[in-house]
Amino acid sequence: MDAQVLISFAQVLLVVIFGLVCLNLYLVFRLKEIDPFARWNPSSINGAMFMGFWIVGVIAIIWTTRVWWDEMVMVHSAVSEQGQRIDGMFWRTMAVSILVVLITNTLLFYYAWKYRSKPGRKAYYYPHNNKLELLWTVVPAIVLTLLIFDGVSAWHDIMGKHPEDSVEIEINGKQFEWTFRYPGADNEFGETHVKYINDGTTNSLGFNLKDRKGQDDLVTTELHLPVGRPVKFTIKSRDVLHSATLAHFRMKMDAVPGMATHFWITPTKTTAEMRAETGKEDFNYELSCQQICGSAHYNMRRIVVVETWEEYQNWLSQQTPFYTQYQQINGGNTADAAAAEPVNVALSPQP
Ligand SMILES: [Cu+2]
Repeated sequence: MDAQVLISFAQVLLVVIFGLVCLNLYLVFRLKEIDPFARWNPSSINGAMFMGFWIVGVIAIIWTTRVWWDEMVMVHSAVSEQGQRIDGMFWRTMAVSILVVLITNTLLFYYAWKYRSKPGRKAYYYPHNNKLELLWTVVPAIVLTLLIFDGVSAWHDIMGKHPEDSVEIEINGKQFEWTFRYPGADNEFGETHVKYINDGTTNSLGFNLKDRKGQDDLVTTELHLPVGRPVKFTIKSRDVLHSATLAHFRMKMDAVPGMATHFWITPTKTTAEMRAETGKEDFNYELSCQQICGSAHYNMRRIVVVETWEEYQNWLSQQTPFYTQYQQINGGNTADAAAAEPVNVALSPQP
């Protein structure tokens, strides 16, 4: 029997013993007609328990935060310019929230104990105070307005028009994987449409194979980003809701079937720099899905590589365009495939 089972067994045994002791005491008191709680003030117990709950709770929060600190993504500063701004807002909101929770809850639990009912003490009747009402309405309103203005202005900057020199990348979600599309040398994406999707011929993104703009498009399963350059993402889904999440960059955007969503960020730290900084040789940024999208939702993870502009260009030049791969697999029969009737979208889950 392993130790875990023994410990569980001992715990059950303790509960049974405790129950038996209570039952015994109860029977003895009943037989002797003693009321053991006659001088007992339940309010004192309740009051003490309120105070105890708050003190133990605060200690537990501090302790768990210390234990998990390094594991929490938000405590490592964001690796995108926009993310650093979001971090600023996050920590300002956090500071305000912690302060308010500490003050109000300390008072709440302390007063529950201090003003517990005692024999001979009469409750003080204090139903209303206009000044107080005004104070706790106006002050939170001002603080929240400031926080929200900050957020709205950041939202407009991040969701607004991307800079002219942005690199454009398309993120495609489906059950259960992400694929990335780069526009290739002409810097323009070819047409895609759901009616061209054919998993049988590997045309999973639905390329219109007759569109010349798409012939140099690259389709990859690793997301490479250049450092220091704005990257504009177009995010799509062909089946259900997914959510493209780059936690280190503080980016999260739903992939919605039937429409394209957008987001742009400027990465500030390469994977190599992050590895050196964290001392973790195998560190990788990752893209995940944060929308429960089906049975293999947890599988929707991709490695993200941030590298210098030269490394990025080098990687791009090593990729084979989708069109070339397609021809190799389908024997050059692309015209037929493109002209063929649209094929039903296969939504087969691959757990
Ligand atoms: Cu998903």
